[in-house]
Amino acid sequence: IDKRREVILKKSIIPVSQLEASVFFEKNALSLSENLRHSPSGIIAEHKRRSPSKAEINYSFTVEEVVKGYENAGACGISVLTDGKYFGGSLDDLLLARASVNIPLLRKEFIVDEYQILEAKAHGADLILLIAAVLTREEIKSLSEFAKGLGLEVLLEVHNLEELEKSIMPSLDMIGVNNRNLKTFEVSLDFSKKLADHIPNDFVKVSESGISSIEAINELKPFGYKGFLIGENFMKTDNAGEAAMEFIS
Ligand code: IGP
Repeated sequence: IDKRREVILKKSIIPVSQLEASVFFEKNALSLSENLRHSPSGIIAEHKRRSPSKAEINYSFTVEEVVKGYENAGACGISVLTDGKYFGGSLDDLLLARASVNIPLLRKEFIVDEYQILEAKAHGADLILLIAAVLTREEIKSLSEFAKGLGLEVLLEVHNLEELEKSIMPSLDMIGVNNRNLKTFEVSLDFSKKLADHIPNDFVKVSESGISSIEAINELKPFGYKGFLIGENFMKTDNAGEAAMEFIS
């Protein structure tokens, strides 16, 4: 509800025509799903200053420092939190990230409206996240088709079988299983393991959250996971890029 209010407010400040005038509308998006299909490491590294489950994680570095470190480490893509209220992020972070790296960028946000997808494109994102827990099947369909129409890829996030079954449709590129329950903050890799077989093979499988070791990744790979979204484990260190590098080389 907060997000919907925020969107309505912003729509009246920056009109759609102004977003569509961004140079990024003339550029083709990069493909994270292709990178993940071909990468042995599959690391999607996240820029995350704070979170509702952990409060402050790291405010010591600029976005540029963090994302360049991730790119140098060989990450397949980068997730940039743009939610301000819970994660301390912004669309400026996305724009700064875009100016710094040449690998796929995910706008990490609670998307409920097409306007936020236009914002994502206008600030240089290559893909968006849609969270099944907060959207109906009809919303997932219309938002994902809208994103595809702009050339953006779609990562759909689920946490249980019901969310997965309601969401399967051809306009998605990747399906991510969030190992963290967004309501209770309980984290377990078992969520990824249990759902893996139910994800059709047409979608690249991503495991998200709570991944803090290479062993965890090696445990998940036999279940078909090709992408591993990692935030806190890298951001909590004093060199996020170097921390990521240990997971890649
Ligand atoms: C990263 P972690 O535990 O490595 O920091 O998690 C990412 O998966 C997490 O930030 C996330 C998220 C989300 C944040 C997954 N889905 C939805 C906000 C909204």
